Amino acid sequence: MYKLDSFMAELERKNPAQPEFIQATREVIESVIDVVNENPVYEKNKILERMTEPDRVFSFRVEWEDDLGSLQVNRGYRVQFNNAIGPYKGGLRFHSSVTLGTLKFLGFEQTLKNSLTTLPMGGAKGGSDFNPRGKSDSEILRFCRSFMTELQKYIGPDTDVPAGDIGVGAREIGFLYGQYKKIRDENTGVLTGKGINFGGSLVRPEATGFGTMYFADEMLKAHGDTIVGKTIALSGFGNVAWGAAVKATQLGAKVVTISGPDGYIYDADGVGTEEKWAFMNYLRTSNNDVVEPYAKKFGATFVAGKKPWEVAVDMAFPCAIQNELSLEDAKTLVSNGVRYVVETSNMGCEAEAATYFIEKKIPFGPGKAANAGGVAVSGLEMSQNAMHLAWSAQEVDEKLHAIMVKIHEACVLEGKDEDGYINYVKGANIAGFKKVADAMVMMGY
Ligand code: 2IT
Repeated sequence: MYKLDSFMAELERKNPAQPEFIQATREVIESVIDVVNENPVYEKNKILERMTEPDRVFSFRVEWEDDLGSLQVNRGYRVQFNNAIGPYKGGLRFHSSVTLGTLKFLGFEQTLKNSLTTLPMGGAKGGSDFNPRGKSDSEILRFCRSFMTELQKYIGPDTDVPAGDIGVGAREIGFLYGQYKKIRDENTGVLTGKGINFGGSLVRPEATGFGTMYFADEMLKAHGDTIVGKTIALSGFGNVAWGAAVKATQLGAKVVTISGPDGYIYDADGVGTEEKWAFMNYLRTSNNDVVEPYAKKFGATFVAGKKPWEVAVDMAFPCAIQNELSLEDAKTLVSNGVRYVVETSNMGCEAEAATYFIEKKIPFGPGKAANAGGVAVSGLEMSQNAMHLAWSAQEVDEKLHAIMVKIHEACVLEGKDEDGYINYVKGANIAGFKKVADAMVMMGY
């Protein structure tokens, strides 16, 4: 019999100073421990011990020259977490906050998320503490070349297929893929999120945002409700927030906030127009990394240094980074009448915040289910690359929609409590876990 506290105490001992990894694993083990204890085959196969230990971790030095001619040194990583159900798959994050513990939490989450997508993909994550903010295109190019010169030793189209994450978008994927191609002379599509003219998939840039809205739409339907007319608070102003705002607007909801490192924008008219997003995109890619100019340009309100969780809305979607929504924020949202919360960033809510929503019986979609649309379309990009063809936007979007509906179904199947409350955290964790655990059992150690 596994006991949560003793198992977690041992895991903490083995992984000191990795609080995010401990937070992510604790949440999953809490959800699955009964399932594990009811199936002795899992204990016999040491499933929890094996699933919380990455298959392997690469750490490497990344040297690059800045525009002033000085040599800079960063640390790069690839955490290959689990390949029981398919090749390692997961993004690369370039952000000053990146540590090994961050990437282990993300790789662990990715394993369960990828399992939920219904596609054959294992879990991985990588990246660097390199901060792209304020860097020139040439600096980004030199960094990406150096990073890929090392990373290419560990990846391959049937082994490990990285993609983007925070700080890694179309520009970085292009540079990284260019370097891989120079060294290996292969056009195998070893990265996803590529440009359309060299093997990328249509709808990949919007996929995480579209997917989270499709998932939310299913949540509302399951509660006899509709997304039409709902007000939404989003954080972030990158690709993910953009896709979510576009899809929310198409489905008849209104997104009234976005946020950046400098604060948040409240726009009562809704942020989901092409013109407004083109401006956000300009702000982001011109390396300003601020949202304030939006307020002046479009006559909206800018609130400096704060997050959008103080705005009274029907639905909240953290779309920026882990632990961006605290227990305090959760209490404010609930007292202001929030009805649904959908994590779109990975582990966007602090553990206490997620628990609070669940205690208050607020339907709460966890990131590993709600944001799986991004990696799902990455999986579709791999399929297209393997077949040497390209699907239309409509074809990809239909497949994405069907996958999100299936993920929602799996959460309901495994997560419905006796009182009828759908505990999406439990549902996603159990559904994602079982597929990987059963595969590991069947393949032996
Ligand atoms: O967190 C994620 O799922 C991603 N950053 C996307 C990973 C991918 O392989 O597309």
